[in-house]
Amino acid sequence: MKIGISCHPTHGGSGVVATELAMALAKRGHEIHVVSEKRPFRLVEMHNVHFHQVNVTDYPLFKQPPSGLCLANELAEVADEHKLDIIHAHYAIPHAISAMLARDMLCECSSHVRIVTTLHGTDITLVGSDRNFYRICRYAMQKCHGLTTVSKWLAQQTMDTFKLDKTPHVIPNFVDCDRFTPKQRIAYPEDGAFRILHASNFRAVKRVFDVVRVFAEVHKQLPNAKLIMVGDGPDHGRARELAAELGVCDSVEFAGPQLNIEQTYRDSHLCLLLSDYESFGLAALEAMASGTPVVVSKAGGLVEVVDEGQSGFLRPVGDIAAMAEAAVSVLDDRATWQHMSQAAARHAREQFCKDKIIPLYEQFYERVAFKPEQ
Ligand code: GMT
Repeated sequence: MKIGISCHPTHGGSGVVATELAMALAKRGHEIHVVSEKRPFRLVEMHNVHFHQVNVTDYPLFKQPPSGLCLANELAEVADEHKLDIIHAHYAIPHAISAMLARDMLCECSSHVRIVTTLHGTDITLVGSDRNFYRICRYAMQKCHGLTTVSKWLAQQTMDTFKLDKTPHVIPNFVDCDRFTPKQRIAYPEDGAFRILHASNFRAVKRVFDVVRVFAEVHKQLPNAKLIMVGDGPDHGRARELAAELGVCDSVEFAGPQLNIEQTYRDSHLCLLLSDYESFGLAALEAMASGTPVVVSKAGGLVEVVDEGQSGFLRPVGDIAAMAEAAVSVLDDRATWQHMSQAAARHAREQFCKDKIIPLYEQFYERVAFKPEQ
């Protein structure tokens, strides 16, 4: 098929999922056109993948450049020129809305184009429940030809918030198990020099202060342990201050965004994702695939990703003591850690490997492609 993919180019999970999907579909023989404001950072040059940059014109008259309109314009041009079958928008706002506008502008010969929207979370949990976006978000979800979410939890949240006519189809996120693999990962450290990882965009929802607090508790029992904070964002500065206040700043490294995140996961013994909620929690999945056990919040879609007591531990949001205890219990015993490391990699491969999930998208596209207009 000929598929256009529209996504955010940033380090966030939705852009990563869209990019990984684009590359996996291309390897399976589809012609892929990625349309975004910048080249998504994980998108490598490869056969069957074409990147189209959206140029956003910034006239002095505009207070904010109308990026959604420029995206619609570019999507229409790409769809007509390359005879796309599907436009797959990652996020209802603005991508699905821009895709709909694009579709209305297409030539007669492109009238078969169908729009698939994948919800990643923030569109529902924040944007959609803001009255300023509510109607347009609901419109995008009702009117597109196919709607998916990345977890059952998000599908339920969507229905609770928007009361759609039809429940979204759930296609979980996936991981490339050839790249995110325990092969050549670091071993259990006999000297207790554990490397604990947190990777995120340091938004409030990620509760990075809890990450620092949990680490400070762990450090009392495992004084050679180190915390590596990967990424950047609004709570970075305060997290640094907190590490100093808690007396662990020498054991916390703020590593900034990492391009080779695969290796970073393999170089860690434990990954912490202690968010208020995650619609899925891709960082936890990528860690697990790399043989790194996880301690995560018992919230949102994380419950569908982590199997309690096997590949990691789920603990109530904000329960620092319980999270620290779980972290120490994984790290403090070599046999437990090894067992969990292997179980994490196996669980990720068996449940979420891209070879299992990509065909679900292909089947969904097929269904949508032959769906008559409503
Ligand atoms: O978590 C973020 O801040 C980034 C966000 C995004 O929109 O890129 O991630 C969301 O989508 C990811 C991919 O589907 C999910 O793995 C994340 O759980 C989800 N984030 C939240 O729900 C907070």
